[in-house]
Amino acid sequence: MTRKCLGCGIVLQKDDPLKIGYTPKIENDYCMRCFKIIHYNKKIEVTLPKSNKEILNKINEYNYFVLFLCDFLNIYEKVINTYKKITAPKILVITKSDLIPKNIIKEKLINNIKKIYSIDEDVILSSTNNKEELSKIANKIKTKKNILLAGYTNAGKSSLLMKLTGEVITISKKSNTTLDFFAKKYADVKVIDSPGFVPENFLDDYLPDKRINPRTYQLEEKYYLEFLGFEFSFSLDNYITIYMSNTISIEKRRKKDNTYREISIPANCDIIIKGVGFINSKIACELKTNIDENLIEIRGSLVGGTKNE
Ligand SMILES: Nc1nc2c(ncn2[C@@H]2O[C@H](COP(=O)(O)OP(=O)(O)O)[C@@H](O)[C@H]2O)c(=O)[nH]1
Ligand SMILES: [Mg+2]
Repeated sequence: MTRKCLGCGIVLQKDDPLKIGYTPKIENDYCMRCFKIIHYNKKIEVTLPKSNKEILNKINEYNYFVLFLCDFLNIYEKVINTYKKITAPKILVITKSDLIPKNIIKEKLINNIKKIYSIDEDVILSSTNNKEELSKIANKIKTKKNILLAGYTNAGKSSLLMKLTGEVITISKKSNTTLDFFAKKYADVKVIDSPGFVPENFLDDYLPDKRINPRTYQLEEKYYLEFLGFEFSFSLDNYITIYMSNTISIEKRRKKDNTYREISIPANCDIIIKGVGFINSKIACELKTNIDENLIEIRGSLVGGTKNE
């Protein structure tokens, strides 16, 4: 009989140490890779057994009630398009709410998400260390028979399942930890964890550990901002707020000549840097940047209406 690793869902095998699912003793509950992540925080990269398409098909095949998880910094079109392709009944769960800046009004954030991305279903916030939000989720699911946790890699699916069930599941700061679908029990509800979708283009490893302190600049036209090797300059004096990990340093420098791409941006929009966060820009103008076009996306302001405005 095949057994699945309790940490990542992969079928356990003792024959090939170089292949996924390996464990020296087949009676073990966890594969070697999960053992190393759980005990030594050491991540071994593997070829993922399932493509995004296979993951989506499988989710739709289950047809269980889906909680689609996504953290506040990683909401963009591709992610929402994937959410929309889920045909089962579903809600959108914005995870890691403990990282959301204090000045953001949460009801406003939820309304903006629904409006910008035309979402009709419920959108709720969650954090593994917010009892009130966890109990809201528990209330949503306790009347269901079967639930499936879906979403992009690192959204916090396995962490939520671990918090609900109290069982040791493999979670990690690095992408692609969960390898296959597997079930746990939460009271009488069967809850399925799933491997995360992997974005085609994103910057890995820049997600914050601590609550984001938005960084605001009154940026005269003659200056530009630089972080992670990317430059952002605007054709007019602008008012900029950056939402990303506090550990990423931002430099303000005097403009020089460059031949970077120009993008027209509307007033009060977000410039999303996939995997990192977003820049809110108040003035309609031309943005000049050297960032790869696949890594950015422009949308209406997600957090418009902070407590200071
Ligand atoms: N601050 C914060 N971090 C979280 C939360 N939930 C998950 N994480 C972190 O996000 C990372 C990815 O979590 P994981 O559960 O493995 O994501 P998965 O790929 O969706 O299963 C880990 O470093 C977790 O500690 C949360 O509610 N708050
Ligand atoms: Mg996981």
